[in-house]
Amino acid sequence: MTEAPERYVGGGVLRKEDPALVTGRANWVDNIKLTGMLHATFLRSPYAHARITSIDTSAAKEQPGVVAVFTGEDLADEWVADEGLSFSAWEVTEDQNTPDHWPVARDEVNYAGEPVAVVVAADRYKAQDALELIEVDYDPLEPVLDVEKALEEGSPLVHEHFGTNECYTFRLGTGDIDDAFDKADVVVSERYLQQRLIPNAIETRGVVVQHDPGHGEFVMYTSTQIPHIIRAVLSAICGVGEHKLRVVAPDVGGGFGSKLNVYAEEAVALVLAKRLDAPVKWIEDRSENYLATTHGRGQVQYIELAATNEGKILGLRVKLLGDLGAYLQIFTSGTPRAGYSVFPGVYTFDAYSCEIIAVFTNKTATDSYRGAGRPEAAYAIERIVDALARRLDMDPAEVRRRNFYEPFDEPTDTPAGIQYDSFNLQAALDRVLELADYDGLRAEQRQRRESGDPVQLGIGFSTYTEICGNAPSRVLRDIGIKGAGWEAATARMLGSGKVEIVTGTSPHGQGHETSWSQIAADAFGVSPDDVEVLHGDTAVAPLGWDTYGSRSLSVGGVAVHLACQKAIEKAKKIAAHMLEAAEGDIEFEGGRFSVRGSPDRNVTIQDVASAAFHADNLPEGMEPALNESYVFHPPNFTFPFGAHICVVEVDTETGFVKIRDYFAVDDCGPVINPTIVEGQLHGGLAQGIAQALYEEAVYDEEGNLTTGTMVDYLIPGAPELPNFTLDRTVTPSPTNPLGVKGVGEAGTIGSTPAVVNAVIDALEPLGVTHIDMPTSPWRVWQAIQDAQGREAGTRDADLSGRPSQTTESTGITDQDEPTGGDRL
Ligand code: MCN
Repeated sequence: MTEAPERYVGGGVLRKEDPALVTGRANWVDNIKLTGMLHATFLRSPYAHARITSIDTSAAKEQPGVVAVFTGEDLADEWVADEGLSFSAWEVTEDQNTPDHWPVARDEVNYAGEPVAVVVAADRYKAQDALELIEVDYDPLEPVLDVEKALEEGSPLVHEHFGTNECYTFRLGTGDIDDAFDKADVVVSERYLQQRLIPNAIETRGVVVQHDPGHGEFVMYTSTQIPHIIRAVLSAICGVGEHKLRVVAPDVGGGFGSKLNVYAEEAVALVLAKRLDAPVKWIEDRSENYLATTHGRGQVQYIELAATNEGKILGLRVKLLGDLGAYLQIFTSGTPRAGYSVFPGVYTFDAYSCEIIAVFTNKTATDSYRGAGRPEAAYAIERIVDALARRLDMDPAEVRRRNFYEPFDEPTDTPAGIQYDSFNLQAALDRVLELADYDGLRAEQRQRRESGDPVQLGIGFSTYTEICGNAPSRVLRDIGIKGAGWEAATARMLGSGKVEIVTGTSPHGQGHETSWSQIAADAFGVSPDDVEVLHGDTAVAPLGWDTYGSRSLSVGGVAVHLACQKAIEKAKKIAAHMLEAAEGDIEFEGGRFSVRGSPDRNVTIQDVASAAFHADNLPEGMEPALNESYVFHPPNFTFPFGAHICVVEVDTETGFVKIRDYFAVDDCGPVINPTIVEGQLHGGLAQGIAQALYEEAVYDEEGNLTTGTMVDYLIPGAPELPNFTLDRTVTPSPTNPLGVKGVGEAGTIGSTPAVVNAVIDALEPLGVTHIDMPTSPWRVWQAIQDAQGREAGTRDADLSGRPSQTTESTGITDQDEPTGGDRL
């Protein structure tokens, strides 16, 4: 047995997962090769919107090596829901429009990339070649591409029979919003665009399904975040008993929300394996990943803030148009809705109203993408709070501070009608100001402005919160989510003293094997090397709700902790029996039970486990084995928070933006593994920065994705990113016994507004108050030209003086009017 130090939780234990990953020994879906395995490829629509008038598969079927070719009609009988099929798990309103979503299109295609036929062949190349021999006649229809135009009278319709492109309109609010705006000294109105983003996990999607006809069972290996949810959904859709479907997520090369879904290709692979009675494999290529894996973001946000001259926020109005794409994937409809609760951010005020209109377009479905609704909300509130500061000529840190909640550690009501768990924004802001040497930065900025330096310094803030944990289930039900918020764990010490932890979470890069081992190691007083974490297989971990929403630690990790405590409680009883002492006199420390006051009378946890396993000396009536399970169901979500400062240098002659420094102070409660938390923040910050500066899914006017390769879609690499300076404050959550909050999405949520605020801050003397994301050199340069043109008649726009601002808005139109749309 490896010698155990006192505690592992809180220590930077190296990730157990990494040796296999960095030495090419991971077990990806594409590594799976089964005897007699067939390969599927999908023919995808080249049109964004068209009727299918005929499909001729005869030539493809005759190709050597081709086993079968199926159209949507050929497979129609396979789906249990003969009146319509949908993968959606969030009914935001009772009258929400939910379109049929056949895994292979039947009579109409609604986005470029939608599957129209599937070829199954002896190998992938033969299947791919045969795709070209399928003849499809399309009758093209006008595509719906813009959410605002989609709502206009006379717009073409994505789903004709709904008579509208609206999926739903959701309205909610608290307080007297009109009164707040009437009383306000200032009203700031903005319009922000959340461009569509394309998730790029290192491993694309892929699935292998094996059929065991003798037992009527199926094993599905799939690159997913959600094996349990897939089992539940696909068993219902494909008519396979849930108990006859085993879903395995082997090593999964990232997901970032895009593998929090049940996809058509998975459903098709399952029914093909059944029909053809052979293992079937499908591996997504990178082009398919761009077209057929869900996208993220895609919103038009109108936002208005009412405030006093002292910078106190009185009310917030939000109107949001969400671009859903053509179909409802699992959280497509819910993603815009998910932002509702955190638009008010870390600021306390009384009146809030929010209207969300979810709109169908002829594009790939949007869905969860790292943050899912919360980065969009954080961006909007953090941008407009900066706009308010400019309007009042106040320091952006000061405006924030005036609106923070007083620190609290018990559930506290918010304008969105939910309860935050615990906050201390003041401490996080103080720390980040100190880390960044804020006064020094402002001095440097003044100096650059006064000297007319063409490279200006920008300092951008973001003080954010977000929702993690997705619980309790009652709340999920009340807001229309078909799901639950608990998580299960089993802790068992084998007869040899080694520990097995079974978890319902399904990690795909987050390091649960390491973190859960640390929790178990501390509980049992063993080394993490003596702990094995079993996950991602519904046969091994039959109960679970998987990994997303930065829920795993605060729900699943806590379940592990509680299962371990339960095992220790039982072990204590056995130890008392073995030591012939009263249970109340037994102490447990460092893996050893001893009798209080007589430390020499002791047994190790391994001795106890052996006794429990052999069951030859147990208290009367006790169940053998140390094998305890716990299902943890938290009473509330957790709300991590933080304060970020981004420092940029903007070349006013070229529009080039360089992030010089990035300071982030995040609070996710006590930390299990600081190295993992840092890694999560680094990745998250990179993704948030990517949205601010680089990435954007662009469609042409016919609905073709023109950024369909890694050459066209700009993903930043290490050279584009700064060194991050990170620190933490620790404010425990009262929702769970470890006090932990999530961290997996925090970096993404906090960073995007900090970066854009920094760019705008740099250009403020030039009169630039808004640039759409990504703030590419071209957009920055153009904004400077526009602002200078605008200012030319009214004042000298130079780098040395503050603009004589009388208005604050998007920087393009008049003050209180948002660009491109009406007041709310
Ligand atoms: N952690 C910790 N102490 C805390 C909080 C977290 O030590 N106070 C550790 C946890 O133990 C865990 C990790 O940080 O090892 C992340 O935990 P958590 O915040 O609970 O998030 P989840 O494990 O639920 O991960 C989901 C989250 C999401 S929603 C996205 S999107 C995302 C992310 O994780 N996708 C990722 N991080 C990713 N990282 C990788 N490599 N790949 C992805 O696809």
